Amino acid sequence: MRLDVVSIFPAYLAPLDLSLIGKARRDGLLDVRVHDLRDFTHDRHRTVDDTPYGGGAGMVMKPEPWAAALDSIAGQADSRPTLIIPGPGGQRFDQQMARELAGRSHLVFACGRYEGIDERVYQRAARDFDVRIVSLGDYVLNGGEVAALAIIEAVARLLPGVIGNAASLVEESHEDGLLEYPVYTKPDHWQGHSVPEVLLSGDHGRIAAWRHEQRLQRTAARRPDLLPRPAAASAGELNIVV
Ligand code: 6GU
Repeated sequence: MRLDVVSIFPAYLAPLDLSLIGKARRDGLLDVRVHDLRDFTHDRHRTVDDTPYGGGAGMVMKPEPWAAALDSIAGQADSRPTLIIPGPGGQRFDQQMARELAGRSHLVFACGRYEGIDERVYQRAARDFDVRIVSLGDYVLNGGEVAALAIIEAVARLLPGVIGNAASLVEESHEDGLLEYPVYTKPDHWQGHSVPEVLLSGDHGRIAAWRHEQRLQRTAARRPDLLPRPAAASAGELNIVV
């Protein structure tokens, strides 16, 4: 998979050299290129922002450097790449989107800063890219870089060969709609806390049943929104007395 990331802070993307992503790059599974948006400016101050038309707080990213950067990347692309523009106003990123993006051969990340990128860049980019505006959640970051790192990590680990033990991808939170069961390792007694007896029993049937029950309980406690809606709640909305 080819990944291009455009940012005014290329150093923010340094973690892409580390750990599994770094190894995947060295193994040739990922071709990652980080670009400095300022390299696509032509003025002495390498200006990337200006004041917003219509007034208001903050600065807006100018369209010209973005067009030059995206043209340069599109010119090198074998097929139509997916352009991901991280931003709090985007579609919510989740495991399903990660799987979908993992099926693409070329992802490009346009990391905006300030109050955002001139809207015409989005219109113009649709000519050469499948454009997706993607948000990590309902809170505000200072720019798209941290979001790009999160999306890249979630996507790259789904690619064949990036994670050594492919089985560890299967029993994961969000792969089947439930959170993960709790895990323990040695020692079996530690600071007054014990490993649940069932895990020491060697009874694989009981262990599987216990783990499934733990997943249900955890999901109900921490993320009830992930569970199918109980019949009584739906009936209540229909004014059915149960
Ligand atoms: Cl993707 N970008 C920014 N700037 N803020 C965010 C976000 C993305 N997701 C949540 N907040």
